[in-house]
Amino acid sequence: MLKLYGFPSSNYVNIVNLALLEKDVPFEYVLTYPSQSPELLSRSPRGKVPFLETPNGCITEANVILEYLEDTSEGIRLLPSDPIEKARVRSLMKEIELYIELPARTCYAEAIFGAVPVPEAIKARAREELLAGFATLKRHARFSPYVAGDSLTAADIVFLYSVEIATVVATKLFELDPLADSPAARDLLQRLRERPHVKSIASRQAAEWPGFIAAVRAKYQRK
Ligand SMILES: N[C@@H](CCC(=O)N[C@@H](CS)C(=O)NCC(=O)O)C(=O)O
Repeated sequence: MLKLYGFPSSNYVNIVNLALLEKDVPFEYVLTYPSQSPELLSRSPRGKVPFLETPNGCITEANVILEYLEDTSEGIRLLPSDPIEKARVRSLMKEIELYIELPARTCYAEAIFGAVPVPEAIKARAREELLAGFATLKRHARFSPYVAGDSLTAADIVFLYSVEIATVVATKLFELDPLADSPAARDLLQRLRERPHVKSIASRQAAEWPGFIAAVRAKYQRK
């Protein structure tokens, strides 16, 4: 059976978790935190989670894991079969990760973990990049009603677990609501949150969150 390694407060882990649940693929969840231990590095070369253990070895990188699941599993399709439509979904996934999640991530220490202030220069850069990233998404996504069109795709999963947290960063640090002028995107987020599997992931995350935040803050204090 497939094994998903990760922890419930990780948005990247939740991307893979939701894909597995939506596709109804049997898997075991192995609670694992990132580490540079030789044991973990032998399975996840950068020491990050998620990683997926398959009968033929481990796979890292959330988007790549989604593609592997698509190639190997039954269940609902999260990538279109038509090559151009599939490429479009992949572009959206990549744009959301590179231009929204990653710039927001540079500010998590302050905005999400409340651990340490982020230097002003990094925040200024993140603000610029987030504005450009959200503009990119609004230009490219269809929101009709899903990110790439009329059905749920992997782009919606990446959207949910990247845009929610990036919006918290933008609101807290920059007093910006990046989706204020996009009611269709806001509606989609709301509809995604109502999906039963999204709710179950959210309740698992809520249970872990206080302890996770305390551990992150303690780690920053030791630095
Ligand atoms: N590009 C990776 C990112 C995964 C990632 O950053 N995971 C975080 C948890 S949300 C992590 O393991 N961080 C530990 C670290 O950066 O050392 C992916 O797509 O899976």
